[in-house]
Amino acid sequence: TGEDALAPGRPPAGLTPVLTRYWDEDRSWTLDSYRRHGGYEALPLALGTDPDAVIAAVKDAGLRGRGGAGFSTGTKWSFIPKGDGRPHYLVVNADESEPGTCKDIPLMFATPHALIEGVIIAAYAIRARHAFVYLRGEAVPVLRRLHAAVSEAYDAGYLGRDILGSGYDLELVVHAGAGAYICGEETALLDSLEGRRGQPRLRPPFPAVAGLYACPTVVNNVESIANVPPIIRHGVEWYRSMGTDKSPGFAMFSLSGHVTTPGQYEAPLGITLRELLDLAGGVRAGHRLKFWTPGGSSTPIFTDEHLDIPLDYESVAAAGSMLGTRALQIFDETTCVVRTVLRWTEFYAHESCGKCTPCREGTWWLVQILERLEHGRGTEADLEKLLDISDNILGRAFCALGDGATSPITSSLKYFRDEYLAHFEHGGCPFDPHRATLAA
Ligand code: L3W
Repeated sequence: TGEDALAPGRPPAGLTPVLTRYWDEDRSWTLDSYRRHGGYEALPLALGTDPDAVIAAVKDAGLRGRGGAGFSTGTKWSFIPKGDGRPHYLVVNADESEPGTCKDIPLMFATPHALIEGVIIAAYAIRARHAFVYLRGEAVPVLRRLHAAVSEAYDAGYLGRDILGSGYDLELVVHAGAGAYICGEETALLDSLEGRRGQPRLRPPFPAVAGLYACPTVVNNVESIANVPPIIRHGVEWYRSMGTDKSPGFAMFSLSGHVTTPGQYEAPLGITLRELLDLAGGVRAGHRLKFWTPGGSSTPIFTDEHLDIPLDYESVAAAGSMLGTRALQIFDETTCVVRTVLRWTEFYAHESCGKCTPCREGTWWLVQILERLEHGRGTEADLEKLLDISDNILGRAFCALGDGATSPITSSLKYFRDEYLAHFEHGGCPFDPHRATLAA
């Protein structure tokens, strides 16, 4: 049943708090607290089941990767070859760094055991004896908390040899990266974990075939793995009772920016931004929505026309964007779209690993052009150049970083071309208060 997960009367209507349910409780990160809320109840159920049955349950539940791509988690697990003699590995991608994305770090900080229990079940399902959590290096307090929680789990017999008397052994290592956006790309992450400079590898082979140390490896996002214990504990039907047919379940929606109550809103997939904004007190008082990102800055922006698009993988894609990480960055009418896009593009140019030319050179040129447009020194031909460079990056870069860098540019030009024109027609940014003072 899911009744304890959806305690009557507690969550505002529209929310389905499972992972975020007791984040605000005192010492929510401890083993005692996790156990009090049904934690580690899924583990014996999974260990008493055939690993393939665990994979089938996750596949039937329809869980899709929460790190951005939305790939079927159970299907990914089923790609791991059986019996070829190589070790298998589970790697959790905890390198959260997509602009606006801020769900995995608080999840690990508030309830590290939710991730650890998921890791044990997932590793058991794919027959791995070693699992790694690759954490973003700057998140030092989270690193400490994860280390403490992993120790608690070893002491309680949830990790190590013969877990709960099942005969299954698992070692879990928490590794801190050095703070590079590219290391969130799954193959660059694996290079970094192996001790090399993090740069993406050519795919195929996908990690499921040749990943860490060239062995079969599943790389999953933190939130995806944290979804596994509730699925095992409450069942496939419970999970499928939320969300939509093709995007079942619940997910964390991270509202930030010009919103009255920013934060994490755990809700069924298919909820709309209008509904989420109602729960979050709306756009900040006295202002109106101008544009927003459905899944971080790598996903094409939306405007107030898209308030009623169901936030599930299919509906967002049909409307021309991607659900991505559900990092809903809200911008009101006081925001300059050109300046925002320039900031994001500077981020991509800085974080480009330099391995491929379209991304390394292209993002640099995009910054140069956006900078002169923002400061009123551009021309109409620059808008065509932005589109041309974007076209030369899209589909030609080595990994998704390059493609992502083009999304805010092409989508903002689609919806806000007039605002770009206004910059050079008026000799500067119309939103710059200093310029307005000078003009007056
Ligand atoms: C075996 C096949 N495995 C696909 C696996 C693949 C991967 C997963 C999804 O990029 C996106 C990106 C960002 N055999 C397989 C196979 N797989 N075919 O499935 O693969 P893919 O290529 O669709 O996506 P990806 O490389 O995982 C992720 C977008 O997410 N994004 C994310 C931003 C950053 C964060 C963060 O900081 N936390 O999430 C935002 O939109 O642009 O499109 O595991 O191996 N035939």
